[in-house]
Order: sequence, then C-alpha cells, then structure tokens
Amino acid sequence: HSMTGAPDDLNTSPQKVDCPKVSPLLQGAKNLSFDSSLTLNDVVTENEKVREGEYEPPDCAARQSVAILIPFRNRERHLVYFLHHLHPFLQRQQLHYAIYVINQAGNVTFNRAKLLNIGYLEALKDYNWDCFIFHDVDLIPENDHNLYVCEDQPKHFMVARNSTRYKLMSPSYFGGVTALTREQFFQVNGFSNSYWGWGCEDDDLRIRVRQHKMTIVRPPEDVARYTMVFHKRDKGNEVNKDRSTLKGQTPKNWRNDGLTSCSYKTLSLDRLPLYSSHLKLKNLAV
Ligand code: UD2
Ligand code: MN
Repeated sequence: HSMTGAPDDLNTSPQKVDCPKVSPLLQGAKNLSFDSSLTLNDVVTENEKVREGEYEPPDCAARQSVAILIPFRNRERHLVYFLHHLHPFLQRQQLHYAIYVINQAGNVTFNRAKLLNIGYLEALKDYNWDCFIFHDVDLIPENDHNLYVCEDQPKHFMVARNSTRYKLMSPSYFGGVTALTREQFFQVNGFSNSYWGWGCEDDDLRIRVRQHKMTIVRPPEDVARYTMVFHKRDKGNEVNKDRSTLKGQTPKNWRNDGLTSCSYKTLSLDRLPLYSSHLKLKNLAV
C-alpha cells in the first residue's frame, strides 16, 4: 500500500531537492477555534491530499519522516479537532508524516504508555520512520514554529498550555507531547507496559531517558504553546495507585518491561482517509 512510498501522483519527479530548513509556509501564532458542529467528514473534505493519514510535500524532499502516535479511547470529538488542526499544521512544516490512532478495545483500565509502544511497533511495519511523536489527542499546538521533528536528544514539546497559564509545571515534566527518534526509543526499550490508569507513565519514560544519559530538549516557551481541549477524567482511566511504587522500580525493571515485552492482539486495522486506526485488545496477563 501507499505507506511504502509516495502516493503515485507525487512520485513523478525523479529527484526532489531537500525542503528548506525553515518552511516558507509557516504562519506563526494562531488563535484556535473549536466549532462543535465540525464533523469528521468536513475534515476529510478539507484534506484531500492526505492519503490514509499520510502526506508528503509535493515539491521537495522532507527533512524527516515522522509518525504521530495517539493513544485513544472514546474521544471522538477531540479527534475531530485534532485532525482539523494538525493536518494543515504538519503540512505547513513540509514534513513527511502519518497519523496513527491506537485505540484500546474493551472497558479495562486505560494504558496510555502501552498503546504508544504498540503504535511504535505497528508504525514500523509501514515505514522506517525517523521520528515518533507521542501525542495526547486533546492537545492542539498554537504556533507552527513549534516544529514536529526529532532532535539528537529526546524532546518535550508541551512547555506551555492554556490550563496552566502557559507555564511549565516542573523542569522534569515530560508529559503531553514528546518525541524520540526511532533509535532513542529503541534504546530505552520504549515505555513501560505496567501503568494502568492515570499518571506517571510519562515520568517513567523520563527516568529511562536519564538512565541512558540522554537529556531532554524543549522548544522556546513562546512557541511551544498548546490549548488543551477541556475534559474531565475519563471513566476507565482512574488514578493509578501504584504509580509511585512502579516509578521507583524503573531503574531495575526497564530492560524487562517495554518494547521487548509488549504483547497484544490486533482486533482490526482500518486505513481511514485521515489516519490509520489500530484497535488493540490488551493482553491482561502483562
Ligand atoms: C496528563 C498528561 C498525559 C499523561 C497523563 C497521565 C499533560 C498535558 N498530559 O494528561 O500525557 O501523562 O497526564 O496518564 O500533562 N485517553 C483517551 N481515552 C481515555 C483516557 C485517555 O483517549 O479514556 C488518551 C487521550 O489521548 C488523552 C491521553 O490519553 O489525551 C491522556 O489522558 P488525559 O487527557 O485524561 O490525562 P491528562 O490531561 O491529565
Ligand atoms: Mn488531557
């Protein structure tokens, strides 16, 4: 299918020149609007150049190929807003990218981190992505100078957000939107699979990153601004009471708990116009 290369009509010129370091299409800070009557079909119509969630710039070679992974269950409205804003945002950055929605089946407690491990493993079956962005569905970037590419160190994008008055909550914070290269994520053995429910799976990844002597980089505060679409805590994602204990064990457990131990069952895989949707049943024995 199309993931193995450019869609046919984009593949006619033999050799594209590299896209410029700074895309001429960037628009800077934007006031976001959220129209509750917007439908998924409207967003499909807005984005006819996207094929099965994937896009690449028509007249230059993108500097990175980026997989955007979204952990997901029952947030359809947020997903419509996300796709409406993110597709044009990523296209203005002249990236080759694809959006993957990793959907947890059933009613068992939500496991954000494990879904993201699954997304990494599944996306690599499509294409050898350079960079993986782990992205909450409810966070919308406000400024397209916040470049969705990886660096030589793990990257934390969500520096400032509306609901915390646009201040970074703590220098060790690593939640919301993060990016690791294929190699960086492989080295730290991905996320832990053991965090069921809300909290600290992002801290766990930070501990893994530190353990490997990597540092965390961030874009400037005035650029890395996000709007979080309002929500309450979801049913099935209650606060994880074991989260602090688990975090304490990461330095000795990371090798055995991560990509190397991520077992799951795929119930369905749909190539929809604006994203690939992987519906997963978690292996409860993990
Ligand atoms: C914070 C972090 C988030 C994660 C979480 C703890 C920020 C901005 N984000 O988010 O990255 O570390 O705490 O686990 O600090 N989701 C669903 N369906 C559900 C539950 C969750 O789709 O039923 C997904 C969705 O993509 C959501 C994400 O998981 O955005 C994080 O869950 P949240 O938004 O409820 O947690 P929040 O905002 O406290
Ligand atoms: Mn949220």
